[in-house]
Amino acid sequence: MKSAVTISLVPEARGGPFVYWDDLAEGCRLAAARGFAAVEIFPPSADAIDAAELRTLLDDNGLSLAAVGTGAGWVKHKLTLTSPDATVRDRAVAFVRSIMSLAAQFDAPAIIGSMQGRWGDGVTKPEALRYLGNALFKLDTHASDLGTTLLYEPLNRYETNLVNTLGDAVTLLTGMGVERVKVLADLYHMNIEETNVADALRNAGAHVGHVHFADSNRRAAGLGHTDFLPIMAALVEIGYAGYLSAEILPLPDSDAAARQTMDMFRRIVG
Ligand code: LER
Ligand code: MN
Repeated sequence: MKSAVTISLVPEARGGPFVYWDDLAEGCRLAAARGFAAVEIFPPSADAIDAAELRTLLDDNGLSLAAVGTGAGWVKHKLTLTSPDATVRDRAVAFVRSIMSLAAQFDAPAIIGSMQGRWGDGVTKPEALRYLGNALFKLDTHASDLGTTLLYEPLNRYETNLVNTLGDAVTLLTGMGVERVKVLADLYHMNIEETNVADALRNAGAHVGHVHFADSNRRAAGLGHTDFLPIMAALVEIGYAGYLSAEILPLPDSDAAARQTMDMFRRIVG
């Protein structure tokens, strides 16, 4: 398993669970200085990132790109894949596609989290799930064209009413027959929604494509009450070799959160 840390470049996401903020170059420098193998970036849009500059920053700091989030599609542009408005849904798919194309240049997947939206306000649950399915189907084709994967993230009940558990996400994806969409296991959301986090990971098995490494309170691992040992045992058991990416609140500050994450990572992964 490999370590990663988040960098947000989206002012509208302020207060959110990201370790480094606003400055990509400084975020990369600090991530490398603290020993992370990779960064996970949350850009305002794909064209806000200069791919050549990102390549230089990653190379100069010996970092990989773990993943690129699409959350700005919702928090900044108010796009969701399940909007009642077909134009908004189409723009949401185009937004995710553009992030996938950017990320694929760095062999990284894009993440669909908050862009999945929710049902209600003019959309029934079956309609929303149909819209989501249609979008994932189109995006699966785009992933195949790019030779990449896409990450779909179940969120806790306060952030979506569509899919809250790993098991429901796997049921959705396998029912649709998509081949390039994997599940993102965010340990913070799972702490709220799963009956047993380790069992949920074990049951999701090879569908797990990425892990957001957070404690129960969304602070750095070790600063909440999550027991990471059974979780790590489950990840080892399913042969997970991807990232443990710190999508956490920068508390008490970014540097302390980053250091705590790496301490815990080294303790439990080696
Ligand atoms: C995105 O990865 C996520 O976990 C959501 O809670 C957005 O903050
Ligand atoms: Mn997450």
